[in-house]
Amino acid sequence: MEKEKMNYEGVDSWETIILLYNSALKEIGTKLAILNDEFQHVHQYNPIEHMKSRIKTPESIVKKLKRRGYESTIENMVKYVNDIAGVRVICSFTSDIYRVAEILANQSDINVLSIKDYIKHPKESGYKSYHMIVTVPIFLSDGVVDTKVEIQIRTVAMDFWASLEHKINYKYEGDAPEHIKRELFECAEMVSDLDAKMMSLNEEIRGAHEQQESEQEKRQHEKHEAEKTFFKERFYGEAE
Ligand code: 0O2
Repeated sequence: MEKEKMNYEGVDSWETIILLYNSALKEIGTKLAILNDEFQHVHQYNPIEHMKSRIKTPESIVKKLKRRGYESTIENMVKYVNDIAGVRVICSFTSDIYRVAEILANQSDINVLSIKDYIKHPKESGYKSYHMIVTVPIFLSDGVVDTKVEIQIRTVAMDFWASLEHKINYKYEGDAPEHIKRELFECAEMVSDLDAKMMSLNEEIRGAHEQQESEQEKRQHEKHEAEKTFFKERFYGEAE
């Protein structure tokens, strides 16, 4: 039976909106946790270090709407504020970011509305992160609502940088002294170098580990073959 598709227009109370966004955070959080568990099971490693999720505060929503010249209504909020529900995913390596993003985007119930790749195209400040705005269906008792979530995916080092930069910008209300901006930009470059070095070290270690495993498998196979030949000769007097 076809479920009735609803949109946000049918949802007019603040409580229902928050219920929807909270449910969307749970859905995305579960999807990411399953993905991480599966990676552990199949590849013996976790691409996700940790995750954080939050609902934007009403003050912050109103501020964003005002900044963009919109009235503070529920309709405008769901239409124009894409990050009311936000998940931050912290990975160890840059390659994990793209792996997680691709797998998530390929899930049949996820609809990707937009992508901002601030890793390939960092912001002027030096900010690096991979942003996706997606919708996920939330099944209520009387229908389904596709609900928006902003997913920010970044490395531990990028996250370290972004939290300090956020604190500094908050302290100076977005107008930090030039020398601080310059030093932060230099730190962003160090973060990129660190991420690149850590990723290449990790690839080297994995490569060596895979080679070790394949040599071990080869030795075991040879041992098994030698035992088979020995038993055939010993008990049946035949050699291959
Ligand atoms: P907060 O307090 O973190 O929530 P859109 O959401 O696409 O309609 P927007 O908001 O310009 O438009 O999107 P963008 O550029 O993808 O940025 C969204 C969020 O990314 C910000 O949310 C920050 O969390 C983070 N971000 C973006 N640029 C920077 C930056 O230069 N430094 C740091 N530290 N974080 C950044 P909010 O609502 O601005 O803030």
